[in-house]
Formats: sequence, C-alpha cells, structure tokens
Amino acid sequence: MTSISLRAARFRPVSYLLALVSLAFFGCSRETPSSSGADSLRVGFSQIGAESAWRTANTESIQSEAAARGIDLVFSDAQQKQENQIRALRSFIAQDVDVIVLAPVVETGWEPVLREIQRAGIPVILSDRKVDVSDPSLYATFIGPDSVEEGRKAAQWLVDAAGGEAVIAELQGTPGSAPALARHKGFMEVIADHPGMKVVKSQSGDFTRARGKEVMEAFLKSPEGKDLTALYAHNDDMALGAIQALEEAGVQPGKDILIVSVDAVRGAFEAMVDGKLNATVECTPIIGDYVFDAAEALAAGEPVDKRIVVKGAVYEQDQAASLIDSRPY
Ligand code: GYE
Repeated sequence: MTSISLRAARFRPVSYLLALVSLAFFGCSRETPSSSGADSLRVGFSQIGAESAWRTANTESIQSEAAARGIDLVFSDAQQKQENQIRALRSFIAQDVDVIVLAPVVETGWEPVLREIQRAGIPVILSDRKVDVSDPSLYATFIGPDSVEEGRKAAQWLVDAAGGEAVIAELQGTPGSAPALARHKGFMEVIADHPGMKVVKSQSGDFTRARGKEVMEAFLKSPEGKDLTALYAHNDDMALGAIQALEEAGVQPGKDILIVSVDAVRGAFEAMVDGKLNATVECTPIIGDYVFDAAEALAAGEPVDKRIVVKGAVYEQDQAASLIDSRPY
C-alpha cells in the first residue's frame, strides 16, 4: 500500500524516542500485537473492556475482520479505565501505527492525547462511542449508532406498550459514557410529551449484568419499588441482571413490569422467547468491516465520511422465536 511506505519513509525522531521510552514503560502492558507481514497496515485499537455481550462481540468483529484483511492489529484492553486508554494511545504513537481506532469509555477528557496523535500525523477512527471535543479535526471519523435515536425508540416503544401510563425505573450505562448520556437524553425527550410516563428511579448499572441486578434490587427495596410498572435499561446485559432480581423478588419480568433495553444480543432474544423481556432496540457491534474500510482509506490518504451511522431495528417478543437462530451476535 502506497501510503504505508510513504509513512514509513518519513523520519520521525520523536517517534523513535517515544518507542524507546515505551519499551521501558509499557514492556509488560496488556497489548497483544498480531503477527502479520512487515508491510501490512498496522492499526492500534484501544478497546474499553469486556463489560457486556455487546462488547465481546464487538472485539470479536474487529479482531476477525483485521485478521481476514491481513491487518496487523495492536489490541489493547483498557478494563473500563480512561487512564489505561490514554496510556495505550501514547504507546500506539510510540509504535508509529498507521491508524488508531478508539472506543472511548467516557465522552470527555480526550483533547490533549488526541492532539498528541494529531501532531504525530496518525488518523483516528472513533468506534461506537463519540467524544466531546471542541475541535472536530482531532478525529477523522466516528463510526457508530445514533444513541439519542436509540433512546427515543425505546421510549416510543414503551409509550405504545404502556398506553402512555408508566412508573419507570431506568438503568443507565457507564457514567459519562456517550451512549449512557445519549440514551437517557433521547428517552426523556420522547416521554416529556406524555405526562403519564414518569421516571421515578434512575441509576447507573455500568452496562454490566451484575450491576444491573444489584441496582434493580435496590430499586425494588426503595419506597417507589412496589409502584414500578416499567424498566428501561440502557443495554440488554443490565436488563438481564434486573430480570434475575425481579424474579428473586417474586415480580414477573415482562408481565408485572414491562422491560425494554438496547443492543439486541442473543441473551435478549432468549429472554424475549421466555416472555421476560418485552423489546430490545438493535445496536449492532459487528462494525469491523466499516472500521477497516475507513482505516484502509485513511492510510491511503483517501477521504472518509466524518460520520458513519450504524442503524438498527426494534425487536419485540413475538418476533424473537423466529429470529433467534439467525442473530449474528
Ligand atoms: O450498547 C453496551 C456496551 O458503546 C454502543 O457499550 C456501546 C455500548 C453497548 O457496553 O452494551
């Protein structure tokens, strides 16, 4: 690939220095470089962690697509910590990768490191979550869902299913993360037009099944617990945890309490088949092809769209049985 040899031909003393420093400091980090040919595209991917079934499927999509294209992927798992992501990004600069892919755990706090990457001349692809920066030139493209729209769809489904009357608990995603902020915003926007729809409990369950269960237990024990008629979870994993909590408390999920969540992972389809989850808003994690189409274009110096929206449907209980076997994740 022309662009890669062009990049390699540029002598960057700072990069060499950083590479030495990085060897000293990051020698035993969690990075797993793949082993492709010397002239293949090198892409650094800073992944958030493995909080949900969605995230695991996303990692799989990125890794398998890189392997299929012979791309040398340097994968780094941040274990939910922004500081680990920033460290990984600096290590990618030091390694002089051709393109950086970042799935940012939270929305803010990225400007300084994105500037460092920009100074090093490395294009950045934001994968599945956006960042809040004042200068949009700090990244090349953002590939991911419209999470505000996902929140609106969940709310509209609930308004219709509950006939405009519901006492709602909300399980939010990771605090400060783009999908948590946006899925809350979109949901509230729609229910604002329906005075009979009230959110009486709202707390983060960190996008995990375990926290979803714990927080739902606390909701049920709260004074508002016995009045709840609906649950909105920002992802399926938290809904699945909450379903467990409801059952343990003798409340029938999907019947006594209507439940809508986001992602449409296989576990959500299983819960819908069992009548325990009512609906899920699709958000596909299978975005490896979009990400590497963009990475290859950027490395070749070609333009890419600043925003690539990944779309999804809404699935309800009565569709679940016929679709479950064809779900890709
Ligand atoms: O919905 C959730 C995951 O950023 C869109 O992160 C992604 C979200 C996804 O942990 O399950």
